[in-house]
Amino acid sequence: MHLLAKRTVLLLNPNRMRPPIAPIGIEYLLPGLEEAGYGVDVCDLTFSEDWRATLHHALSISPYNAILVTVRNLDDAYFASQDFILDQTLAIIKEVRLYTSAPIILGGVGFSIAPCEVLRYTGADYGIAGDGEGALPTLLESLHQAGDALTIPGVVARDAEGNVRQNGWAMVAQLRDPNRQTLDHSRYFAEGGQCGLETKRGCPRSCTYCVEPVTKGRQVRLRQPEALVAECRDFLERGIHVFHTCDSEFNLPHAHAAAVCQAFIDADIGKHMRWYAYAYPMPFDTTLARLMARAGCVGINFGVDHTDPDQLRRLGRQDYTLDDLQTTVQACREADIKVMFDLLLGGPGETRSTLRGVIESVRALTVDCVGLSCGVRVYPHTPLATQVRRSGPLADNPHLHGCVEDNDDFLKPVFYVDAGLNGDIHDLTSELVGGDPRFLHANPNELAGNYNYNDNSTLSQAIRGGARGAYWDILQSEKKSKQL
Ligand code: B12
Repeated sequence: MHLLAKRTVLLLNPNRMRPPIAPIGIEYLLPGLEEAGYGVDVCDLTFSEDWRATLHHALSISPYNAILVTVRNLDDAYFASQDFILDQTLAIIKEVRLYTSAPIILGGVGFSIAPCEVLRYTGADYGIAGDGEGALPTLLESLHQAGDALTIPGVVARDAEGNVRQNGWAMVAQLRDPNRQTLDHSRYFAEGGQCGLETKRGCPRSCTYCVEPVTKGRQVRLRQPEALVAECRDFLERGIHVFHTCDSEFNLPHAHAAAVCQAFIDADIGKHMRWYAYAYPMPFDTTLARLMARAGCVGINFGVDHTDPDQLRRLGRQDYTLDDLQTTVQACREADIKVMFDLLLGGPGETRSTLRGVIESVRALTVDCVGLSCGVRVYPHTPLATQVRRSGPLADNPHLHGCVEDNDDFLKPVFYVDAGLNGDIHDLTSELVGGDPRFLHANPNELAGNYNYNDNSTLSQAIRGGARGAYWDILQSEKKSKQL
């Protein structure tokens, strides 16, 4: 049991991916911590030339009562690279241990994907699964009072026998405004090309492979449009004018999406900013597209996944058809918003014929860009994981690729590629795509200049050269400029 003498904590970001994305989760923790009387320092290792030295320096400043580590990514969820980023976080946690005996508390969306598994793997002391802003001050207080941390919803900790236990997921009823002065957003903007903005949290959908309902809850909680206007205004004053939403899906619920756009238009900020969003293919219409465009939206990434009705049903997404997709694309075209479709290939039931079908049907639509994810990352706590477990040992499952040994908890990257495809999914996909420049795809043999936003030198260079925006849009522009 750790006894904490109140009051200073260190918030640590171990993520060193390139291009760099600001770990905005940290900014949501600050108001609650400060209200509870904690002094908070931030150590962001993203830009550090020598992370060990930076960490050592940070830990020598003050005897912190707790080290709070944000874990945004477990891996890059990309079949072609399978970069298990958690190992770097583990190295950083081990280094922290050399300098302090303060409890190490983990949280973040990556942590929340596999809370017990990550706590065991990293040897950290505590964690909070789900929303951090409410549960974190409560956990710190409990540690201070030597209480039983496991009574707090969302907390992950070891019990008296040393077994890792989790008390569900923490979900706040209402979202409060983050403190957006915490991170070096100017540098993130200069090197990462965009700024994250959360307009809502949670996802009510039931896609079989997805961790959003697990990590963010099924209950959608909305931010006030006026608060978002104030947040964007503040960034605009700082010269940061390109944003990407951090919602699971911007258009769910449709009415809130429209209200946010209307607020941007009424405040007259839409014309000074450019933003991109993730959206569900439906409900979407011309009215929303026009509102989004007037509010500054220039590109939408639709999580389409597939066009074959049976494949969609197997992925838990049977509520739209090819005609609906056509209507959605048309609405964006009319509003002059760029359209990106994200496809998820290789899932249960995929065959050469369904693969050909989806690529041909999407090719026939007037989309600007198509991102191809080959292989479905299997995550714990999802229906897909349950389905895979039922089929016996991972190593004997012909549909699984990646880490199939000693990985029953799916912590390390493991991907589902239906064996019915009867061949290498990357080669098959490359063959079907042919030379169509709208498709972003990566063969493991062609990692340079690919569709992975992790360690992507083409992207980083373009951003250094002044490009700003969603990464698919930047990659597309790069491709076009090379072809000219
Ligand atoms: C928006 C987004 C993007 C945008 C970023 C835009 C931007 N400028 O911010 C783009 C498109 C660039 C992107 C890229 C990638 N992404 Co992304 N992204 C997201 C998304 C939707 C939002 C992240 C976010 O900011 N959330 C909002 C903040 C407020 O939430 P939060 O960070 O979770 O913080 C809260 C809690 O977790 C907690 N918390 C956070 N830190 C801490 C710390 C402590 C101590 C505690 C107690 C609590 C706590 O408190 C906060 C408030 O409640 C998430 C999924 C999601 N819904 O979160 C995926 C997600 C993080 N991305 C993911 C992936 C895989 C990637 C890529 C690697 C994909 C790829 N191969 O290219 C790249 C990586 C890019 C890079 N270089 O970093 C995966 C990670 C899964 C995994 N296996 O690890 C996620 C989870 C999506 C998914 N469902 O699969 N992404």
